[in-house]
Amino acid sequence: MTDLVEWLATQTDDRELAGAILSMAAAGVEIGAVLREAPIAGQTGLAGSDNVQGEAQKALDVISNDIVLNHLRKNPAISILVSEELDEAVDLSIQGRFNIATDPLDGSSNLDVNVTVGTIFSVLDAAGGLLQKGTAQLAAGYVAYGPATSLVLRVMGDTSVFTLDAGGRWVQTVVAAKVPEASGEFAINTARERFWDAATTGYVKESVAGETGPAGKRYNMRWVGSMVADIHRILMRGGIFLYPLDSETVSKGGRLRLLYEANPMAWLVEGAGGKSTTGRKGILDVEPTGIHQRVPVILGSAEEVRRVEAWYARA
Ligand code: AHM
Ligand code: MG
Repeated sequence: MTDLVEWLATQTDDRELAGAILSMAAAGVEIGAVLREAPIAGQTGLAGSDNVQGEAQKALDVISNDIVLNHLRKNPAISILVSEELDEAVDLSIQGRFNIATDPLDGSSNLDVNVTVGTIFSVLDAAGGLLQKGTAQLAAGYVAYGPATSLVLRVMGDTSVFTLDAGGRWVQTVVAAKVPEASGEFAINTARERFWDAATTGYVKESVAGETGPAGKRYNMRWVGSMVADIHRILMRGGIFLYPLDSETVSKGGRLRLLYEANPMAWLVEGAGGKSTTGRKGILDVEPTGIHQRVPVILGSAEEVRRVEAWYARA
C-alpha cells in the first residue's frame, strides 16, 4: 500500500514542499496521541484549571498550537506561521520558502463529548506574503481525529485520504476522493434560521419540502458542529455544508476564517470535484485583507452548491 512519503513523491518534485506537509502530518500524529488520552490527563476542560497531576492545565487548542509550532520550528523551510490560536503571525525561518496557516484544533467545543475534531492547514509560497487568495495555495489538508485518524491532502492534483496505522505510518486509503455531483444531505446550523438571508432560507425551505417540493427529492440534515467532521462526511459521500453570512455575522464578514478554515477546505473539496462559494463568488477567489479574516462558507456537491448560487443570483 502507498504511504504518505511515496505519494508525495508522485505529487511534487519539491522535496521542501513535501517536507512542509510532512511536518504538519507529524504534528497531527502527536496531537492525535494527546487527544486520545486527554480525558485521563484531565485536559478536556478549559485553560486555567489544574490537571490530575496538579499542573496548570492548558486547553487542548493551546497544546495543539504548541505542537504545531514545535514541529514547524524544526523545519527551516517554513517562513511564517499563521494560527487561529495566535493573534499575530509568527516568524520562523528567514530563509523559509513556505508560509503555513492553520487551525490547530478546529471544533474544540466538541472535545468534551468525544466527537471528531481536526487540524486544518494551508501551505503558501512565502514569496507571495501572508495574504494570498486560495487559488495560490501550494497544498492544503486536514487531520480528522475520529474513530480512525485520517489525513486528507491535496497538493495540485487529486484529493487523497490517508489513515494512520498502529505503527504511526500514514497509509493511503482513498486515492482520489470524489464528492458525488448530487446529494440529498445538507449541513447547516438551523438554530440560526432567524438570522439567515433570503438565499439561505430559500435553499433550505426548498430542500426540506422534500420530493413534492421544487427540489423534487428528499433531504436529510446532518450537523456535527465540527467543520472537519462535517466536511469529511461530505468528501466521502456528498452533501453540502453552509455557514453563510447572516444578520448576526454580517459585521464580521461571516463565522469561519478564510486563511485556515475556508481556503484549505475549498481546495480539498474542489480537488475532489466539488464546488465552493461564498454565495457571491468562489471562496478561492476571495482576496484576503487580514490573517484572521472571516468569510461565508458554502461547499460540497456541485449540484447543491449551484442551487445555492442560483438563490443568491435571485436574491
Ligand atoms: P472554532 O474554530 O472556534 O472551533 O469554530 C469553528 C467551528 C466549526 O468547526 C464549526 O463548523 C462551527 O464552528 C460550528 O458553529 P456553531 O457553533 O454555529 O454550530
Ligand atoms: Mg476553527
